[in-house]
Amino acid sequence: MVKKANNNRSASSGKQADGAICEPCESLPVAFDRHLRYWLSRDDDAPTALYYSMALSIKEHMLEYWRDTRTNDAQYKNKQVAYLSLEFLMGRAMGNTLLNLDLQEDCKAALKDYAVNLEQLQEQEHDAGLGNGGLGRLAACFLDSCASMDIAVTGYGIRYEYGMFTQKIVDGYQQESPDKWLRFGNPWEVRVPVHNVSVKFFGHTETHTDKNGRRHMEWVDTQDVLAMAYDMPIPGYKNERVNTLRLWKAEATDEFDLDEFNQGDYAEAVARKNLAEQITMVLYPNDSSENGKELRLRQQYFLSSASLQDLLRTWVKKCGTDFSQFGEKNAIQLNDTHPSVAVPELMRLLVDEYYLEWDDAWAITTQTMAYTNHTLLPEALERWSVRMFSHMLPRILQIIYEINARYLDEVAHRWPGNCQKLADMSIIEEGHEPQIRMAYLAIVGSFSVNGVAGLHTQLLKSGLFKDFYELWPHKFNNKTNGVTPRRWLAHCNQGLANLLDDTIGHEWIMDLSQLRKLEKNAKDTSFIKKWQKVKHDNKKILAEMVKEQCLVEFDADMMFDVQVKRIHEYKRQLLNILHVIHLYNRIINGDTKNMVPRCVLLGGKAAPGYAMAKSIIKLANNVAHMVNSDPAVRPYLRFAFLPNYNVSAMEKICPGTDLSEQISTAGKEASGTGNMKFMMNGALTIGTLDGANIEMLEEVGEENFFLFGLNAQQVAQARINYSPRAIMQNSPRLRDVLNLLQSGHFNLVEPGIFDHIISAMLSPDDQWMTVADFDAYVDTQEKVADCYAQPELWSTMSILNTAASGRFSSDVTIAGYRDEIWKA
Ligand code: B1H
Repeated sequence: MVKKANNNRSASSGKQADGAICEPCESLPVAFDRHLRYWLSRDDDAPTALYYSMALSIKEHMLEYWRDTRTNDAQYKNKQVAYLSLEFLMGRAMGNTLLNLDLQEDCKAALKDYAVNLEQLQEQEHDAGLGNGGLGRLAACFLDSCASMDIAVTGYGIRYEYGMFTQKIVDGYQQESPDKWLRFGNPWEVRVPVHNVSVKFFGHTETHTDKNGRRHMEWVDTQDVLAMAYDMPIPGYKNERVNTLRLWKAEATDEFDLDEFNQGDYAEAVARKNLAEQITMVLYPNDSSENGKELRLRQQYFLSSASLQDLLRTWVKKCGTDFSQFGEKNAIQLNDTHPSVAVPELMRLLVDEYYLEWDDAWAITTQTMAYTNHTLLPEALERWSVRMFSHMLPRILQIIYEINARYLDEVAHRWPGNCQKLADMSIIEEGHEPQIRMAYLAIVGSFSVNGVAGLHTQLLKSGLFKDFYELWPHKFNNKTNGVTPRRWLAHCNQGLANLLDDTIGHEWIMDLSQLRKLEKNAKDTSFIKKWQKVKHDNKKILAEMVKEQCLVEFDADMMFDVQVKRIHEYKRQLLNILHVIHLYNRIINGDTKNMVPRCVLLGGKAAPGYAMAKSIIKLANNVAHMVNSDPAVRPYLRFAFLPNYNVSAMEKICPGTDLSEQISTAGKEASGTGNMKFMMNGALTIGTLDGANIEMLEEVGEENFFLFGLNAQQVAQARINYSPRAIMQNSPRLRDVLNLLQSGHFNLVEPGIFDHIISAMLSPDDQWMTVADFDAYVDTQEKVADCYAQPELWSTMSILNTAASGRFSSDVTIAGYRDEIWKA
């Protein structure tokens, strides 16, 4: 059993009173043996049992640090930050945890008598895929940075029973299957019933007057759902802080089970239980599009209400019902509008449950809330019908109306007599079916509104939120995204990490700007040799994965050209495929002069309801089939579609990539974060002036970045008179590619299946303007090949990319949030 905590320990630091660090009571190998033998009551050494026992032992190792962090933070000496997000794309926990707790060697020692090594053990862990893509992974990187930088941040999310679906490819088509990631349990989590809260749905509101003559709104006859807390530890990098990711699971409340049970309606009671538990059953798999499903709104309110109740309860426990300091001591960051119903919910809790005056409650709310926008795509902007709100959240709707009325007074004051302005800026969009504009609600209720890259923030200010920027310029700020160097360099690329340690010391791991020191080695031949060896080894590992999963053989001596991300027209996987067809065309026509052998890898999931994205996957697979089955093509070109792209796949992909494809239509990708992972790991980027690519280019210099295509302004211009057919007529290469595609060469047995893709690209309405950038893209790919043909030059550029990637550490991003938004 775990020994009792040492009373000499100071609560704050995990240090004993005499300053010595208190080591956990038991060594990792001993704890591991104990778990394996007794807790699991098995003596087999199946890898899953070993993994599970190891995870439990590591978690146990963190428990004291975890408790101390919590007790200490609850004193409110520093500001507490709550990061509210419908998504936390955590991936696997073991490798990252071992790294941050410095337990790798202990872990290896514990395994020495078993036929499984550390790597195989880690492979046993199922990804926690509680997110769609960049937005969810950003939340996960932020948690790592906050803990590592000793910032008191709690992540609040949903414990989905089913995470992001598993993607299989059958006959070239995406097939989705449910991701039952909890099937064998989750050894990292702790279920914490003491933190349960109850969340109201449906019912109606009533006005009551108390004995002091004050009128109160009451939300009654509600159907309540219990939010059960499951905590996951978030250890900082070697600093004894263990923050919390609190994930809520929906359960039926005891009360209404009992009611129905007493009426003898057992079956009904069980059915209702199911209804309640549905709320946290599954993650909605829509990246960058919004579907308006009622269950999704229930998830959003469930998360927002449970998390805010938790925050308020913690506050009241320490400070009682005096909320005067609440805003100074708390910040709530909204990860996009998905949890923006937190704005009226905080008002409801303060006014209805803690009896604050409206103005005081509003002051607290607007001192606490901060909103991050992640997209300009109109189809991703959330709107909920007033009708749905009035049914599901009647009290919240009243509060939104009240917020809107008061805020529109301010608008009317700023633009007197301008009715159009009022209609344009209203939180409620009037019309046949009135809608609540969640982004407007978030802006009105927040003191800070930020975009996620320089260009993105500019476009928010000049476009989407122009009126709001005029009204409240002080609210708007930029926080360019970043990724954690612990997972995305130290953990996933140990070869490179070791080389860095040997060359520039180890400080880079908490101060990534240190990577600049590499610049002086960029042309050193002996260093270049080592650099090349690391990359080559990583390419072999990636090739192994591709062979296993795609049955395609990648050769580590060829260039690895990779695009992995969600499949979306704006990300223009199509442009990439057109280029592959172009190369294929050249090869079968014997035009292989100066051609540099390439392996092209594509991966990513399509939202199940997004037909065009699914067609793009099918096209990629069909083209891959033709490319890979022609022995004459093989020496020059190989093409694979990697099924089920996820966090742990990326851990093998980015270290083994030479060329990173970041080719979105300019103005469409808010930031991108995959681009940064590749850069950190020494890939060169071919990319447009979009999202954070622009800042990457600034850092590394144009000579080390393969820039092509229209910029955002030019895209807007070119749209006016866009004629893809005219472009095609003037481009023989494009004509050849489209002709080959049109001819049915890639779909001999399924005639016509790609016709709609071709017509979409050739339509003057093509929003993504794929063909507009085709020639520039192909020309730039030729420059890529020229550089790759000069290995020393390429390696120098690669080194300089890693050297310039320091600014894209999420530590830098989080320092910005901490200093400029949270003031924590
Ligand atoms: C991003 C989303 C998103 N932007 C709706 N928006 C979702 C929208 O489930 N939904 O309804 C889910 C996700 N995701 C991404 O955020 C941007 O496209 C990237 O450019 C950016 O890097 C990332 C993180 O900021």
